[in-house]
Amino acid sequence: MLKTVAIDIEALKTLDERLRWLSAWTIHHANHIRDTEDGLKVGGHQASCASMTAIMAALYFHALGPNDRVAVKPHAGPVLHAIHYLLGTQSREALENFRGFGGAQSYPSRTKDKIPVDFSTGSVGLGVAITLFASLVQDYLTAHGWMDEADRGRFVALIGDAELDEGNIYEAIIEGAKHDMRNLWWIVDYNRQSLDATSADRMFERFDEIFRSCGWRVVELRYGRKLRQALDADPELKRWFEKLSNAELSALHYQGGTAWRKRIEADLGKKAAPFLKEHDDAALASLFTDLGGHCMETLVEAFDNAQDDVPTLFIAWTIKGFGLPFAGHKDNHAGLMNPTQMAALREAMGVREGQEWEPLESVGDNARPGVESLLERARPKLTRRDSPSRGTVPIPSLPAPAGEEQSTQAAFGRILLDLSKAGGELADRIVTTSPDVTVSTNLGAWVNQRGLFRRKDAPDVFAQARIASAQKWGATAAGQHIELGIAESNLFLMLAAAGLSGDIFGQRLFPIGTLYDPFIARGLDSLNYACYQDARFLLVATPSGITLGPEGGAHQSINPPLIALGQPGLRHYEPAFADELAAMMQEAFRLIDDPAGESTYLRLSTRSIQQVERADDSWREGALAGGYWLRDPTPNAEAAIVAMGAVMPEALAAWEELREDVPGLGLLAVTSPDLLHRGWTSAQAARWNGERKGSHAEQLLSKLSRNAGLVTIADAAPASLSWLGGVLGQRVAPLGVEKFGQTGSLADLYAAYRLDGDAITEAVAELLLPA
Ligand SMILES: Cc1ncc(C[n+]2csc(CCOP(=O)(O)OP(=O)(O)O)c2C)c(N)n1
Ligand SMILES: [Mg+2]
Repeated sequence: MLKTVAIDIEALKTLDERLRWLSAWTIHHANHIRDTEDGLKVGGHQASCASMTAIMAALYFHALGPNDRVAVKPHAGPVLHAIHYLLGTQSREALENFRGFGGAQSYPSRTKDKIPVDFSTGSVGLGVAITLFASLVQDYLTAHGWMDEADRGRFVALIGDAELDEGNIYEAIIEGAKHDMRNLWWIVDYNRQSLDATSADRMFERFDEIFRSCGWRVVELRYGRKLRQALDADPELKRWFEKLSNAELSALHYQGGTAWRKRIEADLGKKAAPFLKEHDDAALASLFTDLGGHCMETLVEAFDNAQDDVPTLFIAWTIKGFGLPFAGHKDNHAGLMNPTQMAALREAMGVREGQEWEPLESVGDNARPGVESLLERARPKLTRRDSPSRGTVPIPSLPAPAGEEQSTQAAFGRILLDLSKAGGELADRIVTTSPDVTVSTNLGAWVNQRGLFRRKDAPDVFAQARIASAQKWGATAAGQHIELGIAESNLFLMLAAAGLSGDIFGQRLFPIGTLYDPFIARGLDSLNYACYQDARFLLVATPSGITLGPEGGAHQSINPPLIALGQPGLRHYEPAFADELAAMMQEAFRLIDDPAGESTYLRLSTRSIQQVERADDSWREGALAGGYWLRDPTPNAEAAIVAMGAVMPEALAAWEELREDVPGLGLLAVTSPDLLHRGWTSAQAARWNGERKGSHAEQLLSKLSRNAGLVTIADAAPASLSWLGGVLGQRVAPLGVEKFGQTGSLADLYAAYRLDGDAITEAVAELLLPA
């Protein structure tokens, strides 16, 4: 038995070496061997990779189970590629094209890499935190009977120590503590170096306290076996070693054996003589670099000892650039070995010239069977491909709620409530979530129907005490609403994880997240991160704009439509009327489950407005495509009002007032500047490729004269719509909000910010005056 373990450890050490070589070589090849033509630096992070090849060898070839998922430290991406190269799942061609077009990506990417990537990473901190929310999704799926207990996995994040400065990590662990999170391993590559330099000494004592206080087990792997033994045998040496600052340690690692000797002599004097006599310079360097994160025995033992489901933070001490000539140098983050250094490394690692890509090059005949059997064992666990669930859930048609006057925010709550009451698979697979604005974004009725989700039941204390409340607040494992604390980044990471449920777990969820529109900005990178991975969800942002009136400027959003205009993977809809909203929600659900779909962002308002009468359903297609003529222009009309969302009553009133003076005046209801813009640019791109293609924006605007004037108006940055003038070269007078909002009645604010009928009339008049 013991013998088997011993062989495994040796084979793991060999794999560690192979990963160190292949990751360094992949980066070297891209920078020094491949012809890059444009002279741009290719880059890559040899030091960040070398720092964690042992950790990743122990994890991937020993500890990971078939259902475990990993978010890999972005700058260790080449190590992940090397692992798959050894397993046969990554091609040499992709590695040769590392950071090239269509090649292995710089940072692991779910959507672009051809190897299985569980979570994309790149923006530090986010890959860490999403594992926590993915684990919550796993709990949700098992609680709802969509996943067997036996299929549960562990969620692992491989973390750079400087990454621990990202606040989103702490927001996540606080939320995780509330939800009693489990099945998490976060492994810190504690090389005590960031991008710029060595990291601050004082902070590290604190990280473990923070995690412990959030319910985590913290396992520090400071020493490898050899170093631990040496220091345990010599308490004075140990005290001395542990007092070295991060910068001193790194410098000594860089300088090597002679420097260690000099420093020990200087600090400990004669007392250290016996120790120094026993160790030559090479032995000193080898001893002091034997940190926990490089010691296979230590890593394997630590992973083996953490087999329960307690969330665990491993702090694995390492050296950035371990085994490479710039190990420990504070500037080594983006450092690249030069060809001479690379050749020396090749020699030292026993790699023959010309055999650099050979997967098991330098593995001797004796070691080979052990290594091959480890690879064989790991292969089925690590090369599993997800079988995504897409396009399987029937999407019913969603009727518009009745009512002559409605706000889109109220209609949203009503549509969800009706869907909940009607029941069905879609309703059952919806999971809602909100950062403490469930009630104020109108999710309340849905939550009353479907309940809060908690793994362990939580009583509704107010209801039990018979205290009157419109809102039920008891939680069960069957609940369908995940209540979050006020941290918008967590909302988006929750949506990202739930929005990947169909891809990762093969169980499609329809996540709906609500928040106030201005606070999208608070979690913007997490929202971008969700879209980057093609997570699918419905984001409902409400209230929005200065239409919020008395709530004042801090709550009045201005630029989210522009954010959406520039955000891939997210479709912005901004309805004015409840029937448009129902159509958009139905479309959003379809898009969540459609292989070629995307996520949807609905920008809603609390303003109750008179609904329009519809002669037929002809508006619907246009509304879903980005806009439709609410009042048709006559052919070649000279002017049109172009309006979006909550200010539609002002646009309609102005149209009524002007229709006699401006014959043929049209009123274009824009429901998605985002879709209109995309359609316009993609039609142009298609035409440049020789296709005959028009766009919805061109079709709409071509009803007007080429010289027509457009008055655009939205309770948002005017640039959201003003670009429409560029489509056919028509003149534009853009109305919208360009200064921070303030408190006031609607009439006050619309007048002050020029969103009222007078502003529209004046703008139309100016456009029509002869130049
Ligand atoms: C949000 C974000 N900010 C900045 C960066 C640029 N950046 C890349 S890695 C890094 C720090 C690397 O240090 P560490 O996390 O300790 O990783 P190591 O390479 O030392 O393992 C920084 C600042 C980034 N990728 N993401
Ligand atoms: Mg670091």
